[in-house]
Amino acid sequence: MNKEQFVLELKKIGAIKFGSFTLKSGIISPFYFDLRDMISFPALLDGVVELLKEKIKDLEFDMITGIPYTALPIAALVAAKMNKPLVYMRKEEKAYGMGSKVIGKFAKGTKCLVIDDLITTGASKMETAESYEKEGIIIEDFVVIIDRSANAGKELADLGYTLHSLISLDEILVLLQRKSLLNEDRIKAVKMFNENLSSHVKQSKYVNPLTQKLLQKMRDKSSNLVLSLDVTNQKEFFGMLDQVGDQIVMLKTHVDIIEDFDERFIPRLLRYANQQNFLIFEDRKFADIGNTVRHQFREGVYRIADWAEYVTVHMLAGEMILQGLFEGLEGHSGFVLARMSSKGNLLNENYSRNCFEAARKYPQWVAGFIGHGSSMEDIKRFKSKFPGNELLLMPGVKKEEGADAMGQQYITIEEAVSGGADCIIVGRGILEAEEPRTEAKLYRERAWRIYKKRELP
Ligand code: S5P
Repeated sequence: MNKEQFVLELKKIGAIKFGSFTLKSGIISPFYFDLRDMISFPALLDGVVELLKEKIKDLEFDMITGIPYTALPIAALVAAKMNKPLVYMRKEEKAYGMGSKVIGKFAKGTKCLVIDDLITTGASKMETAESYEKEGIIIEDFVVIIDRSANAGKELADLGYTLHSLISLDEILVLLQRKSLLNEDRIKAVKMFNENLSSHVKQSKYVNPLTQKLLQKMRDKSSNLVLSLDVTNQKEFFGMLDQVGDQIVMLKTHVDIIEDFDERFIPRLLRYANQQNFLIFEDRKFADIGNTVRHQFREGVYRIADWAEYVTVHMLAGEMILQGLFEGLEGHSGFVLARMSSKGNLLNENYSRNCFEAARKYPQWVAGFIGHGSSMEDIKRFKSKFPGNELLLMPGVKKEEGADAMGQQYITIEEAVSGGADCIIVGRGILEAEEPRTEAKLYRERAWRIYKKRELP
C-alpha cells in the first residue's frame, strides 16, 4: 500500500472526514480525523505498519512505544515485525506500590521510539517524552501517522526532539483534491480554519502592561541585565550604581539588608532610576496570606509599593496572594518563583505547574516567572510550559558554572539566555569583580547578543 492508497482507504472507512463537526471544546471544525477504527481493517492496518517500518528504518532506537489507545496496537505490530521490544505507559494514575508506570521490560538508558496516530501541538508530545524520561528511558524521535499541526515539528526540534510524520494535512488535501474527492470550498474552509486557529492561539497570548515597558527599556538600553545589588549600606549601594547603572535594564533590591536605611534612601534611589533609566524590582519574595502581604507591600518601614514596579512572589499560600498584593494598584506586577537556583529547593515540577496555572488566571498581575535550570535544554522545556508569553528572569548566572558555599548554583550566561531567559539577574558576578563597570558591560553585551539573535532577528 502506498501513501495515496492509504489516505484513500482512511477516507473510505471514515477515519478522515470533511464537513462540519463540533469538537469537544465546542468549536466547529471543517474536518475530523479519528484513526481508532483502523484496527478493524486488517489490510489497512498492515499497510500502515509497512509504511511506518519504511519511515523509521534508518532511525536509531532500541525499543518502541505507542501512545494508548489508538497507537498502541499499531506500535505493537511495528515492534514485532522489526524485532524490537515494545513498552507502553499505563494511562491510569499509578496506584501506591505498583512500581513503574511503564509496562514491559527495559533497562535504564534505553532509547525508545514513540509512535502516535496524530499530532496537533508539540506540547502533548513533550509531556509524553518527559514522563518516559522520568523512568530513565531516552526519547529522541516521534513518528506520527498524520501531522495536522501548524508547526509542531519546529516546536519539538527546539526542545531537542525530531518529528517524523507519514503524511501531513496539506498532503491529504492535495491528494484528495487531485482525486476530485474534495472540492475547492472545503479545502478553503480547512485552510481558513487552521489559520484562524493559529492566530487565535497567538492572540490569546496576553501581555502584562508593565511587560511592554520593560521590553521597551530593554530595546532602548540594549540590555537584558538585571543587577542584584545585594550590598548592605547606602554608600556601597549608590557607589555601585554610579559605576553600572547605565548598563542595566532593571535593578533588583533587597531593601531590608540596607543597615543604614533612612528616609533619604528611596528618593535617592528613584532619582537614580530616573536618570539612569532602569526599573526597580524589590525581591521581597512575599509568601503570606493576602491580608498580611498587603500590609507588607504597601505599608511598614519600606512602603515597597510606593517605589518598586516589580516584586517577587511565592505561590505557597495560594493564588489569592496576588489579589492581596496588587488589587486596586496600578503600575505593579509580580514575578512568581516557579523554580529556584538553590540546591535542594522544594519547588518541584508539580509546584511549577501550579504556579503556571495561577498565572494563567491573573495575567495583569504576573509579568513572568523566576526560574533556573540545569542546562539550556532543561530551561527550554521549562519555558515551553509557560501559559502565555510571560517573561523568564533567571538568577544564579555567572560567566562560569559553579556554586557558592551556601547552596547557590550558577549556570552560564550563554546557557541561561539561549535556553530562554529574557533577563539575567546577576549579583556577585558583578559586585565582586575587580572592575564592576567592565564586568557589567561584559555581562550585558554577552547576554544581549544572544537575546537579540533569539528575539529580534
Ligand atoms: O532562585 C533564586 C531566586 C532569586 S530571586 N535564586 C536567587 O539567587 N535569587 C536572587 O538572585 C537572590 O536572592 C540574590 O539576590 C540573587 C543572586 O545573587 P548572586 O550574587 O548569586 O548572583
